[in-house]
Amino acid sequence: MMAAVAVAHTKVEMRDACDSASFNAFFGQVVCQDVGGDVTIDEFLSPNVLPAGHPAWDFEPSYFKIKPGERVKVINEGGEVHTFTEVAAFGGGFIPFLNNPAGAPGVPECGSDFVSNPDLVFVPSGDKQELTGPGVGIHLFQCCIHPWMRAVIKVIEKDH
Ligand SMILES: [Cu+2]
Repeated sequence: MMAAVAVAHTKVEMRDACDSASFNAFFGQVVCQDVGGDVTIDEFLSPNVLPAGHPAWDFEPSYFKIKPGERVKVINEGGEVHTFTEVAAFGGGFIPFLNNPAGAPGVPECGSDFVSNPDLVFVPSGDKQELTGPGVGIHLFQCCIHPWMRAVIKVIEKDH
C-alpha cells in the first residue's frame, strides 16, 4: 500500500529546575531564565546532591529507539543553557566542578569551555535543536555542562 508518510519525529526535552533568583545571584549574571524552577543554588550544590548531579536536570526520554531518517527534536524546557552532544563514551563536561558524577575529565567532544569547540551546539532556554538522522547504531548524548544529563538513542531498521 502506498501512502504519504510524514517523517516521524521524536521529541526530547532538556529539563532543569533552576531557581532563577538564587542561581543568577550566585553567578552574578543571568544563567537561569525564570521558567518556574524551584531548586535553589544551595540545593543544587549540596554535597549530598552534586556528586550525582541533581536529578531534575535530565533528558526526557533518556532512552528511545528510532528508525533511520527519523528526526529528533531536542527542546530546552529548562531555564539554563544545555547541550545535546554526541559522545563516543559518557564522561565529564567542560566545567570541572560539575564533573563529579562522571568522575572523569571532560570528554573530547565537549572541548574545554564555552568557546573552544566551535561545533558545540548550545541550546538556550526555550530554544531547540534538531538532529539530522543519526545512522543505524547506538548513539550516546550528554550535556557538556551538566554531564549527568544523558541519553541513548538506538537507531534500528525494524519497526519498534
Ligand atoms: Cu545541561
